[in-house]
Order: sequence, then C-alpha cells, then structure tokens
Amino acid sequence: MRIVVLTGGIGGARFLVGVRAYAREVGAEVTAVVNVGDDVVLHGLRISPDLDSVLYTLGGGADPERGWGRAGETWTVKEELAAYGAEPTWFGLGDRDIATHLVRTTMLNGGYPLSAVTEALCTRWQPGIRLLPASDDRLETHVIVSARSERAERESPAVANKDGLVSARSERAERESPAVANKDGLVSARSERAERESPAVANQASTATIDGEQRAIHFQEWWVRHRGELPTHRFVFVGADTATPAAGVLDALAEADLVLVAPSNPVVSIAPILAVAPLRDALVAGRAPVVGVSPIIGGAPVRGMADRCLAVLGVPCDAAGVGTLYGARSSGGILDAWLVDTTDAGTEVPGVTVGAAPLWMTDEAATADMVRAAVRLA
Ligand code: GDP
Ligand code: FO1
Ligand code: CA
Repeated sequence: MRIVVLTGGIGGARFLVGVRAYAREVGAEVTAVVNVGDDVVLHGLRISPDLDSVLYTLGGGADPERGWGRAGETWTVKEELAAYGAEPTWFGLGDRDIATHLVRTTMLNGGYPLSAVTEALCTRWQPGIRLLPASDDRLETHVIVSARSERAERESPAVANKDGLVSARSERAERESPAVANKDGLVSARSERAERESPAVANQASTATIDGEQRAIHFQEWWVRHRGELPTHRFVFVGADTATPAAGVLDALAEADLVLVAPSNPVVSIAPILAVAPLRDALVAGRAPVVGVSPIIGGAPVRGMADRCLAVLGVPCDAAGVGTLYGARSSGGILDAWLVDTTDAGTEVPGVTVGAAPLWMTDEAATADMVRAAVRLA
C-alpha cells in the first residue's frame, strides 16, 4: 500500500508520526508532500519551516513545546544579529537550526533542487518516510494587509521606543539588502499582477480600506511579527501560477492507493500545495481515494491561528466549514471523505462521506488510531 500525505508543519508533522506507525504495522510506504509557502530567505539563508518541522519531528530532534525548531536550542547567533541591529529581529533562528539552513542554502546555491536538498537532509534525520517539497520552484505565501494599519504598527510609540535606532536601520536595510529587496521588490510586483489577475482581488477592490491602500507582506511577517492581527484582505501564493510539482510528486500521486490531507492549516499550509495546478489536477484525476482530517475540533483550531486565516476567507471555523472549503471531488473539490472529531459527529459536507473519530493527537498510538479511522473511511 502506498500512502501520500499533503501536509504543513507542526500539525502535519504530528499526524505523520501516526501515519508512520500505521504504515510500519501494515507494511505501507509513505510519501509526505510538504508545503513550501512558508519558506523565506532571511540573513541570506533559505528557511523551510514546514519541511523542517516534519524533518525534526520525525527525526526526533524537534522542540516539543514550541513545535518548530530544534530541541536543546541555543540563541547566540540571534543575540549577535540583534546586537548589530540586523533585521528582522522578530524572527528567531536558533544556533542548531541555522546549521540546517546553511546546508540547505549551500546546496541550493550549488544548483541542487529543494527536493534533492531535502533528501540529503533526510540522510541525517532518517524520518522513516519520503519527504517531498510540494514544488522545487519559488512559491511563497504573501498576505495583503491594509497599508495604513501596517504603517501605524511600525510607527507606534511602543515600537519606536523599543526599536529606536533599529527601525531607522531596518528601513535602510530593507532598501539595500539583496535578500529583502528581492523579497519586497519582486514580490510586490508579482502580487500587483496577482491583484490585477485574480478574480478574488477584483472582489476585494470593492471592500478596499478607507484610504484604499494595501500592501503585501511575507506570511512570516504577518504570522510571527503581527500574530495575524492586522486587517487582512487575502493570501497570495506568489509564484504558484508557474510553479511545477517537485521531482517525484506526480509519480507518488499516480502510484498512491490512498491520499490523506493532514489536519494542517487549510488556508496557509494545504492551500499553497493545491495552488500548484498540475499537482492539484493529478490529485483530483488520481485513482486513490482522498481523505481529509479536520484540524478544527468543536469550532476551534487545536493550536495556531487557523481561525484568523479562515476568517480572512469568510469561512466558518468549524469542521463543516473546512470540509466545504476543500469540497467534494465530485464537484470540483478534492475530498472523497472527511474525518471529523467525535464532538463534531453529524457534520455534513455536500458530496463528501463524513466519519467521526477522536482527533486529538495526544500520542503516537492515538494518532495511529486516527489514521486507521481515515483508512476505514476510504
Ligand atoms: P504549521 O504549518 O506549523 O502551522 O502546522 P500545520 O498547518 O501542519 O498544522 C496546524 C494545524 O494543526 C492547526 O490548525 C491545528 O488546529 C492542527 N492541530 C494541531 N494539533 C492537533 C490535534 O491534536 N488534532 C487535530 N485534529 N488538529 C491539530
Ligand atoms: N515562529 C515564531 O513564532 N517565532 C519565531 O521566531 C520563529 C522562528 C522560526 C525559525 C525557523 C523555523 O523553521 C520556524 C520558525 N517559526 C517561528 C515557526 C514558523 O514561523 C511558523 O510557525 C510556521 O511557518 C507556520 O507553519
Ligand atoms: Ca505552515
């Protein structure tokens, strides 16, 4: 049996621990197709948060409390960067974690695709499953926010006070640093194109902010720096229109006997994967049943900010809302079946078989039971 799992970072990684346990039991092969929309270049380093969460969690090196980054982490480099006023200071790279980013960046600069780099990193971590990035191409999630609110936050006395010299420096850094220039320059150009081209955007124009100004920021800035609290218009998957599935992804989907959609954030972990059109097409056209697992239990995300993300789309934060967002494969969506928590039993999603089982990933055995329930539903 071959199982393909579409996944984001922390929630997806915990789910994969259960999938791996189930697979060992029945002798199945598992391929995880991992979101790259969270990826960012900072301090010249390519960071792939979701791939690393999966790699560290399955390899036994993840910090269990934070859910991201390495266990036993130290922060010397972060402190030294802050002493230079090197932005961004709101994103913390741990010393151990930096080694991963150095290896990844060196290999990417040497011409290896991200899929090959990921395979090389797996040599050390031995995750016990195959890890593939959704795409080897640049695909970044950006967030369109009201420019005024974003500026106000930058200029608020609290920030000025705290950052003082640093804000002045960071603005100059923004103008001058190749990494940042790359990020802002290229990205705003592309998101402007996205604004012109996407129908969602035309819609949004009528609900523009008071001063009508909008600005695209990287997902990490929205998520980590602003905790998703800015007035937000929409998410843009920069590069998705031309991105192709990473080496191995289409073959894995073609050979799959079962596709699972992990209980990951539907808006910023799963949607960027599905935004790679040939990947989505292969999933929809494939012979394997597609079973999704709800990340929402009793009307709330178990952790993280899926509620904020769903609100931006106007989707109710409950198991039915997310199931309906994915939609039935029979009517243009991706799902054949949808597994919800027992507290959400009775959930209905048009055209989709809905099943209920306990969905709290408290430990490996409980998570493997979830996977068993998903397989039964398929
Ligand atoms: P991220 O990329 O690091 O944000 O992680 P994911 O997108 O893979 O997963 C985040 C989602 O995992 C959140 O929406 C949570 O609600 C969900 N999640 C976390 N723990 C659990 C759990 O125990 N059960 C279920 N059903 N969902 C969970
Ligand atoms: N999340 C934070 O809340 N603060 C951080 O400083 C931070 C640093 C970081 C570094 C490497 C990495 O792989 C992940 C990191 N994360 C951090 C988590 C990350 O921002 C997000 O949780 C995900 O991208 C959402 O999936
Ligand atoms: Ca993610």
